[in-house]
Amino acid sequence: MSRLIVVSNRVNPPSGEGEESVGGLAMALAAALREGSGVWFGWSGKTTPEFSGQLHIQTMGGVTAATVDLEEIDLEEYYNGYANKTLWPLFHYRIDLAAFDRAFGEGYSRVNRRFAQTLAPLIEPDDVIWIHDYHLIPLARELRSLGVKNRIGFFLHIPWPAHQVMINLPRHRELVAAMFDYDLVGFQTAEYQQAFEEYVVSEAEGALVRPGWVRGFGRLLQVGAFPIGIDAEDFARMVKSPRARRMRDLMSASTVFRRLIVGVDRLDYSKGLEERFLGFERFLTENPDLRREVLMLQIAPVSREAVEAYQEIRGRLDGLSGRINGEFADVDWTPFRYVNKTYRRDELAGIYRAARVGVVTPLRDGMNLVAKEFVAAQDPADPGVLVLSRFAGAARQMPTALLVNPNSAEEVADALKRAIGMEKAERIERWQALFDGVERDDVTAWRDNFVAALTEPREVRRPALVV
Ligand code: GDG
Repeated sequence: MSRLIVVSNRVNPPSGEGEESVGGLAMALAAALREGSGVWFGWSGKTTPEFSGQLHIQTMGGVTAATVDLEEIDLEEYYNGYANKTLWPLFHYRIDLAAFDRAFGEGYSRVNRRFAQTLAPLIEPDDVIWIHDYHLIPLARELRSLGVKNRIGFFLHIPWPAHQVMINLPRHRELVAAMFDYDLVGFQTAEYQQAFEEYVVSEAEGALVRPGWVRGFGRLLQVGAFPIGIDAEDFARMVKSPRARRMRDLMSASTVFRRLIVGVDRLDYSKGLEERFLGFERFLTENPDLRREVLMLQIAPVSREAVEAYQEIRGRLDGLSGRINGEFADVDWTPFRYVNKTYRRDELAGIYRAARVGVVTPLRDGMNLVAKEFVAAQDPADPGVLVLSRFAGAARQMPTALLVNPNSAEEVADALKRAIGMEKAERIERWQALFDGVERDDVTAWRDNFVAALTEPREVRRPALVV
């Protein structure tokens, strides 16, 4: 079989037992690469005064990692800049937070070029290359310009925004045109795929040749929806681990006679944390009789601290959580625990298991793996209820969760009330349907489906061009 080269901005396989790395992409890629003879290429996480292009190769957590250092300015312009101050907010519909700065765009192109130059010598003729996420959209174009002819696929982990949002990006056509150098572009959901197609049709004189094939910029491109999953088997094993059990017992002991509502998110404005806090506050206000029956735990490890918008939201969340406890706490009881600590994954599994309600209410989210992890961690005989935003990609696959509009504090409060009061029979029925999906559409299925679509013989893949 040909070798799979996975490329993403950061290469951070879980370090082993503790598995501390936070972020959906890292978890998924490590799981996707662990079996098989792949290589994971990307940034080492280190900076040097000058770019050397030197490769560091090591085996981490069962995965061969090939990494390269970047310059400080690269980090500023490419990672903190174009990726996290321009593309991330825009693709999550936060045009108000998006910064457009020519230097960011230049840094983005430069790093993609540097990645291509460092990666190209590693590539052998039969290798299949799979590039991940918004940091690296133009990487195939750069590789092609160096003569790389291999099959190259791209997967976008975040939403593809509506056409009217996308055109706020200066030089958006250039970015999208570069996507036509891939052999396959994958999205989390059919909606994002459609939004992409709509963009191509209206902005690039494009056309849908047949389902899954789009013509634009004078080229033909295969596109598809490949919803990402979790390593459900590994998660099931982890839930039974001594650490997970200990954590569950600890949580149960500290919430005696109360129902635990739990949220776990990177501290990011796309995750709807402020709105969720307001929804919980509303629940407490509207349900005095239930107040002492519940306790909400929000785990939110800080991320992207160099970006101002993340510092600001952190300040607002500190204020809100203080206000909720100030308003409702009693001498012997506080309703809300808000922690910015990072926990081990097995500990998280135990926390999910102890919860009656999992609350996952992003304003926009490519998929959201926490929703799937929560489901995977439940006790089949007495499962908790998932409250899920309809704006998470996961909502499409999880219709038996309680779906809410995360912007509405009323809807969130009502869903919390319903989840807390839900009879066991209904909980089991809803959970079983969710669990079957999480188990079936796991990370292995995601990888296999994508790689199969990318590696089908070209004659079979390319439809006759219908003009
Ligand atoms: C992007 C897209 C898409 C969280 N806190 C801790 C911790 N986590 C882990 C969770 C989960 C992961 O981080 C978060 O994944 P999400 O999918 O929820 O979100 P993003 O990081 O924004 O991921 C997203 C994903 O890519 C994959 O395609 O689903 O839409 O935005 O695994 O458990 N892990 C540990 N300690 C924590 O405190 N160890």
